[in-house]
Amino acid sequence: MHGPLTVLAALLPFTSAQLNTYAKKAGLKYFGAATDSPGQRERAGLEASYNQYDAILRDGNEFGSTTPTNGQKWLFTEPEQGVFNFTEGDIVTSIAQEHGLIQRCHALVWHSQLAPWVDNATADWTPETLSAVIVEHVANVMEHYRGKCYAWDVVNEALDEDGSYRDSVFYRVLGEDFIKLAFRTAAKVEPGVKLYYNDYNIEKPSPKSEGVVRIVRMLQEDGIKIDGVGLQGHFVASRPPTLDEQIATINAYGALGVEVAYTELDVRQTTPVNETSLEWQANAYRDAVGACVQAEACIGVTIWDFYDPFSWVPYTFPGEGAALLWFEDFSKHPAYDAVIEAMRNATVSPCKRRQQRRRAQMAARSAELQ
Ligand code: 9MR
Repeated sequence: MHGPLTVLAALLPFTSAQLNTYAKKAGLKYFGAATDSPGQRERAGLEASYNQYDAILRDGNEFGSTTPTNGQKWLFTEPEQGVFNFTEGDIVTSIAQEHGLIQRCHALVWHSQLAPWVDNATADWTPETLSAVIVEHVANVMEHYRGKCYAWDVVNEALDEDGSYRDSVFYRVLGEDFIKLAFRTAAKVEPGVKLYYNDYNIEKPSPKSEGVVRIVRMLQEDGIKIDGVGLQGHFVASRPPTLDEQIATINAYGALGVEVAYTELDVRQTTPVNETSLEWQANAYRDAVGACVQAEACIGVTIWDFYDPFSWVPYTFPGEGAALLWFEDFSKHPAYDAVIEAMRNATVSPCKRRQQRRRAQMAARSAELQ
């Protein structure tokens, strides 16, 4: 029997609903949002910050995790060989630490936003010299953030659309050994952190998703630790992958014994938006988050910032944008409610329910002890 209040609650839009709270109820570890340091935003010609933005990011009911959008990348952390700078990355890490947010750390070895001294036509790398450079970078950056990351994106975007390896200085000099070296080094530096391979367009079955399976198997066959696959989830509102495609792909990665997370979810649309494109967007968000809640291996969802003016999309795809969950005036997209709905309605698997119960019991026990 449903009482009148239950019926009313079911009819009301989830205006006060909060993403991380519902994510945990649905058995996930977190619902997170990436964020940039104010200096980075200013450099991009944006306002550095807004009180309202800062309050939402720090509201643990809304977000339980964050990722620095830029500050931990090679360009910033080792701009010159052997010269390390953690200023930008540390800004986001301190927010995470102060507000008890999980931090997904991003990204150690990536062909883009790479320091020019590495990707330099005149640098005459040999397998030996470039290997030393990778080891030095991974070791120093991970050492600096030791104990502060739940996971590291160790290698980012190594694949082309056809599933073969992307051309990069790392691949040219070392072949697929650069992936092995990065993971092997990461595992040595901090054995307790989750090590991820992260990429885009790997959320539905395709030659590229098969490439991911190949990478995971390659590492496993060599006895090298890999813990997770990050699905970036940069989608287009008019043609996102379906719920079933996403569940099938997550299950395929999960079958290899690794966990999965959506690491950079956003759903772009043509701007200005209209009712139809907002509805498509809501459906795309519902399906992505729904797939994560329903497929056993998926442990969490991170959106790539949460406030439209701070999104990367309009810079890269002129005429497209409004990809996140908060509009410029801080009102929420219809997709916000769709995400909550996906988490509320999910039929949570028995395994996730067990995890949930265990977490609740531990929380109750630690509350008793306090
Ligand atoms: O959001 C990031 C943006 O500020 C940078 O200019 C851009 C440079 O490539 O990188 C963006 O983040 C990327 C992420 O690190 C990896 N996956 C794709 C993301 C969007 O480009």
